[in-house]
Amino acid sequence: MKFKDYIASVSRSRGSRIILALDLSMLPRDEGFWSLKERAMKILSLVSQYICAVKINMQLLLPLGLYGGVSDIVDLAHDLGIPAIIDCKLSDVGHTNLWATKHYFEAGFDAIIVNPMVGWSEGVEPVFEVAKEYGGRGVILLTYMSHKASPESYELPVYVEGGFKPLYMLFAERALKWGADGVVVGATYPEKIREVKKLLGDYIPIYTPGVGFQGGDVKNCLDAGSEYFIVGRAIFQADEPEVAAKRFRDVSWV
Ligand code: BMP
Repeated sequence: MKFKDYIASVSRSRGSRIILALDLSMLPRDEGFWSLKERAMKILSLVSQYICAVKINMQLLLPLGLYGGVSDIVDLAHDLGIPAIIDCKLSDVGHTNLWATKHYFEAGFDAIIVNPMVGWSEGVEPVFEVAKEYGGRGVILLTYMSHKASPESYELPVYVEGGFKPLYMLFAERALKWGADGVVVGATYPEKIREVKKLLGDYIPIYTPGVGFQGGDVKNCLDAGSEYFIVGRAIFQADEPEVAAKRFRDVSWV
């Protein structure tokens, strides 16, 4: 099954559009460093019934490592019935992208987030090929980020085929052309979600980070066309992560 369909079926069966960003981290000199993995697994287990996927990024991967590190968390996610996404925002040349992608998929990740800036040939083409080889794993394109400086780059006008368009619309077009499984558009720019949704329709789902701590609003983004919401600190830093996760689940599933 293609990743796009896999996450959609988990989302439907749990009645949840919430993806947990499991962004815990610690330095080796911090007290409790050696229990970082257990803490991450505990939070995932606590909230698992309210989410449709877990997203892991560098701040957890670096201290834990891949094989026997975050791969144990990926195994747990699978035991709990949810897919795992690696958020490495991959953006190197093709041959290193290829190996990095193989390692992530070998460790069990179901999808990878990549930066479309590098382009297709000798850029992300090998990533899409490896995703196919591993039986329909997902490739998600970073399209418009949620932070303050985002417009400075993502709105740059680019000249393509005789006209100008903003960079993020070129990235959204690439998602269609390349057959991506999703695009990331930040919750803090709902008007961009609306614009990208107009282009992508129901073909490619929009993944939206930036609700909660970054100030984005779930309802606005849902109305604008977001399919999934990536939530980190507002869940894992809560006194009762499962209560916070349920609250996000409830407002996002209407
Ligand atoms: P939080 O809910 O704690 O603000 O975390 C948001 C998560 O989404 C983080 O894992 C971050 O890497 C990711 N993210 C983001 O915040 N904005 C983007 O534009 C793209 C992201 O991947």
